[in-house]
Amino acid sequence: MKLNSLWKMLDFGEETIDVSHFCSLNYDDSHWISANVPGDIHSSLLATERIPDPFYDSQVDQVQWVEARTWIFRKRFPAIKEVTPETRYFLRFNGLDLFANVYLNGIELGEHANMFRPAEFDVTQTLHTDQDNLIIVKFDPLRSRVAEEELSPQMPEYDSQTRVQVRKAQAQFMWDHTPTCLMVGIWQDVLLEQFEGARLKSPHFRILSLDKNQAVVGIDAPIDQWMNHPELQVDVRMELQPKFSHLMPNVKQTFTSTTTVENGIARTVMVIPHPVCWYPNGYGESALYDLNVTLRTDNRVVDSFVDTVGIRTIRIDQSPDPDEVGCTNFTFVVNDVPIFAKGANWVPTDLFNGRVEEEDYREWLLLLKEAHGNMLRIWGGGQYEPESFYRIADELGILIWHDFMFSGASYPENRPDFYEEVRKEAEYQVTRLRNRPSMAIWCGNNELDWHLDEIQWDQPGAYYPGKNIMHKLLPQIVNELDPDCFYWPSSPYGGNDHNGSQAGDKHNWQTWHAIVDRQFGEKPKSITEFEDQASAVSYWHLGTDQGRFISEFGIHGSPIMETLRRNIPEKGLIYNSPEMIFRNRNIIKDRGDLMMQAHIGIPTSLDDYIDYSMMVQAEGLKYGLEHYRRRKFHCSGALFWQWNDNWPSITWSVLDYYRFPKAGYFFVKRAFAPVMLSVKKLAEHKYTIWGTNDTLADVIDTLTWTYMTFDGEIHHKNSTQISITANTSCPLINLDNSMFENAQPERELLWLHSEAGLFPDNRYFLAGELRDLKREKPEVQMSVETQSEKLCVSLRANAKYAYFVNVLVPVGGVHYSDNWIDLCPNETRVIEIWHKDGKPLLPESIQLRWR
Ligand code: BMA
Repeated sequence: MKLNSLWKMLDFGEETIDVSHFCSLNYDDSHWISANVPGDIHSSLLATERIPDPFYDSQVDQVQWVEARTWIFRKRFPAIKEVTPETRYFLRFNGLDLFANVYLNGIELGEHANMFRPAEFDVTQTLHTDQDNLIIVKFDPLRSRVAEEELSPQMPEYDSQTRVQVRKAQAQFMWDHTPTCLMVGIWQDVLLEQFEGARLKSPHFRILSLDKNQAVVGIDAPIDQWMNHPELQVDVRMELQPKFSHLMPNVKQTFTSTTTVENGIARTVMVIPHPVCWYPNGYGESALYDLNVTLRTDNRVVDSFVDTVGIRTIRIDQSPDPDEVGCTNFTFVVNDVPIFAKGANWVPTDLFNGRVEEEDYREWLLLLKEAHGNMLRIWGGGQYEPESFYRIADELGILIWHDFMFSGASYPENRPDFYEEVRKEAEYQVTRLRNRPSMAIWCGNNELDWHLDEIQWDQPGAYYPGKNIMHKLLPQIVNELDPDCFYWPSSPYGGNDHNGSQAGDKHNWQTWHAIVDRQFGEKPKSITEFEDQASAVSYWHLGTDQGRFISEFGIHGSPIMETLRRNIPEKGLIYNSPEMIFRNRNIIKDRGDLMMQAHIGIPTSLDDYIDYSMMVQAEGLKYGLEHYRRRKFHCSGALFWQWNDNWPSITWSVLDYYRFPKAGYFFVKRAFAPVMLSVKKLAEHKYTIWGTNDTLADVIDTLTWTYMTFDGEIHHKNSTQISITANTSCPLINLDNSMFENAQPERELLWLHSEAGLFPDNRYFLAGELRDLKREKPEVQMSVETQSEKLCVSLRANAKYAYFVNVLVPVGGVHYSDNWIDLCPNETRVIEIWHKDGKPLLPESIQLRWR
């Protein structure tokens, strides 16, 4: 039974609080505030207009008092039925944030201080059978309970003395994409569960072996038993979900088995002939089976467990790369198919983490699927997400790279209570997520090993507080509870230094942060040591990156005007106004200016800023992703920073808080297309056209490439038969140098087009830098046709080249087939626009812009 509804809450100050006072059923709480459960206090206060909208202007500063109060939650529910000697009741809070004392009917059940694992209490003796029951939860102000401690070495980042002491989403203490705002509340479900004599404890579904002809799966079901039952049995039933039956017609895909419980565990092994395997997006269907596990005696069901599982194997190939001597691969291999990981980094998606709905997660992940993505990295500064997030990832075929929740700091592992909390949290999370087919890798943390080594650069390999957690405790737990999942100590990790290009994963923050590659024992360089800081941060550095798997790189892009208007007062809608700067939490505020200076120039108006920053982000991501994909499988993944935002801000995300896409989203979508053709510049006048094929079939097509001017003059046009072997990337055509001898690069481009429509058109500006392009702004005509629930928008440029052509309907839930496109002279292209719920869209609402 869920106990989520009808909670009340109230706050108190410094005075000593006598909780027993509220524990009486007669206490009148009619003046208390309705509390959202699951939810956070800020959202409840906002809903009842007790706080101003924290997203508007700088109002987040006005809600900081919330964390400094003591909050009491109160909930009444009816008496339970008489219990038998076999009955046990458990009261379970899936998420309490943070220092909570829980009382039931005036009796203190216990204390809890970890947002990342549930609090569970056996309440069989405490529940009332003859009158209502009453739960009280008291949350203490966090800072009154935390003794700050200076750990050494410590990264001076984001309140690290306080935040590392508590098991709470680290970015709530502030990060470079989010303001300080400490959540408080019952942020996940509250459940009262009843069992008779025994219960199932997290059955573990495992793939014991897999080949084309059969899978052998194991289901281990540990039992918690408190009564002596003569014969406990476990029935297992596994059935392919009907929507996937077409994948294996005429082969029965229902399997059952019964086993007895021995020594507290029921172990089942089942052979599945002709299994229907689960694949990540782009490689096949993400087929799921329903799994039912039932615990019973001869005549009675004692407990049951329902799950959806997938049949797949995942391993990481770290063998030496014969072509790049001294380097090893870092390739995810799913069902023996090497995968190029395409995706991004995921941060908590709302500052007010209790108010995110399942539908929100679905949209965030669906947008990645639509952009041909197949992996998200859940970043260690955030949180383990609620169940629905992972279920949706399973359905959509999005692999999960999961950091444990540690980020950018030393951690007090020498405190026994802290170490113990981490152990319990990791055991819980690994157990919770081990049946998810999307779970691809557990990773110790975000950037500890790398940055702490940089701080202690003259003692490579030195100890840092937290090292035992990352290198001993967590791998032991993963190995014991989910031995089929790969553990990796940190992100980045591997090579010389931990952010090396020779092995493992790498964060490329030369672009944007000017962090250059180094080796163990070398002193890190700071940005002030560069004479030309704009070149030091430019996105061209991505093109020389020899990393094996890029798990972070990124560039800020402004959100659309609608997002700014919703949150910034009129007077602040100016480029670099204090109000705008407030939304940019990167401590070095002018990094975006440096990026624009490097490639396009400094904007003078807000409109130009929106466009210029979006261009730098979009072109930079395109350039980086094309490079990394050309290197397939010397490089086996590109996860850019960052997918989403948790408030309306100026960050590296490609979708803003409202999920309004930036130009970068569509540049990424095109650069992630299963088949991609791209141009690589080798030297002056030397260009090669590459083909990259992520599909599992050879691609045969006719490529038409055109060398032309922005005014539509065609220097060369050629149609060539191309073929790209399945799951490879290779150079296709070396363009003849002589063609470019009289080039006027600032007026010219190369245009790539598929005659069979197998890859999206691509373009290469010969000038390189956007600021060097010499173009006149053309006319663009738009005509709109309504086709059932879609708007089909035809866009046509007159005799000149049009850049960054975008059509926006700034309403939540609107999807676009493409956007921020280029139009060749006299070319017509169609963009389809629809609402996720099929809501009608008005042609008049379309805003057309181009450069
Ligand atoms: C990396 C991430 C985050 C950060 C991002 C942008 O360091 O791991 O900590 O938000 O870069 O600076």
